[in-house]
Amino acid sequence: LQQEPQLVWFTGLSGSGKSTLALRLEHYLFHRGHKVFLLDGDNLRNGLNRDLSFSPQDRKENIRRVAEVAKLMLDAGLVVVSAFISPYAEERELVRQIVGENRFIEVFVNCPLAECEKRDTKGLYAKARKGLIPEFTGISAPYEAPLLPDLEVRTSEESIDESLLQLIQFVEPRVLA
Ligand code: GGZ
Repeated sequence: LQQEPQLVWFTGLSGSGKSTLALRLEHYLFHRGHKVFLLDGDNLRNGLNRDLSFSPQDRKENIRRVAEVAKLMLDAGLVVVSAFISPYAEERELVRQIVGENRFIEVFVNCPLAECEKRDTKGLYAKARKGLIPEFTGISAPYEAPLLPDLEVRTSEESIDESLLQLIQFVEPRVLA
């Protein structure tokens, strides 16, 4: 395997477990001595991307900017872990193009909508069902599942530790020590 700094790109529904796994992976890599940075909605949508809504166009712009930021970080030698819904296959392909094929790992956090809705950790699905959040992914906006992700974890069937182990085994051999 050719080793490069990698962008580990988590995609999946709200509540699927992206942020949890991304954080766990970040901590693991950090303790293994990697220079690693986590990009997610909290540090992007509240700052650089605060002007963007959840319309299809703005979601694509959100993801494009994230990819450009990730590219800079990869160029600086960091491992980047990201957690965005990124619901459109086309925008995920754009990320791959921006950062480069050999530095992009697409991870599909696969969890059925019914399970995400049952978890509803932030109460957003209930609000979306009531029509209080427009264009909510899975309810009133699409999610295009990856057809050929580099890795798929099934968080409704596996424990967090099981998913994390799969991630570590796939990612760690591919990143520069
Ligand atoms: C989806 C929304 C929406 C709508 C607010 N649709 O579970 P969360 O709360 O913490 O994660 C979701 C987050 C999604 O932001 P992303 O930047 O990852 O989305 S995208 O990649 O599609 O641009 C959710 C919250 O923002 N949220 N409104 N309408 N999620």
